[in-house]
Parts: sequence; structure tokens; C-alpha cells
Amino acid sequence: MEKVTDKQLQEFLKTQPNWVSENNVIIRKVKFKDFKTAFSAMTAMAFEAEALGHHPEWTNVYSSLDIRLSTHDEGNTVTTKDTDLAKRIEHIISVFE
Ligand code: H2B
Repeated sequence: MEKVTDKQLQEFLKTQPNWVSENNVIIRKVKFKDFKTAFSAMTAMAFEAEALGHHPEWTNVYSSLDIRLSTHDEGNTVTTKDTDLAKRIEHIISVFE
């Protein structure tokens, strides 16, 4: 896993416009149709996270999901594991949204 440079982060944000970055964390907020859909999407995301060995910090309230990705093992910075997981999460959102 590699730390993402400022330039790489800007490139990521350009290609993934639903994500924002804030204090070395990348963030995605999404609202699904209902709780069941949100939790189903979270289950799919959990399997991707487990496959990558990289896990989101997230908060679910009913149909809303706030996702925060950073790498604790690298002193809470954004690494390629975060951007890889973010892309997989974005794909899952597009299927469930
Ligand atoms: N997830 C996130 N977001 N950051 C990490 O640094 C991290 C993780 N480390 N999941 C992994 C688990 C590590 O602790 C294990 C041993 O692979």
C-alpha cells in the first residue's frame, strides 16, 4: 500500500466526484431508498472490505450512510487501499442506489 500524493488525491476526486477529502480522510455520504437497501449495500461493502483487508469507518442512520476512509496503519493518511476500496464502494452504491 502506498500513500496517495496530493496530485493523486486531486485526480481521484476528479474521477470520483461523489467523494470529498477532509483532513487526510476521504468521505462519501449517501442516502438509499430505505434501511433495508442501505444495510444490503453495507453488507456488500463489508465483503469487499474484508477481501481487501481494509475497513471503513461508517455511520448508518436509517437510510443514510456516511463513509470515512483512511489508513490507520499509515498514521491516518490516505493510501491506495482507501482509493481502491472507495472505487469498489462507489460501484456497489451504483447498484443499490
Ligand atoms: N482498515 C483501515 N481503514 N485502515 C487500516 O490501517 C487497517 C484496516 N488495517 N483494516 C488493517 C485492517 C490491519 O489492522 C490488519 C492487520 O490487516
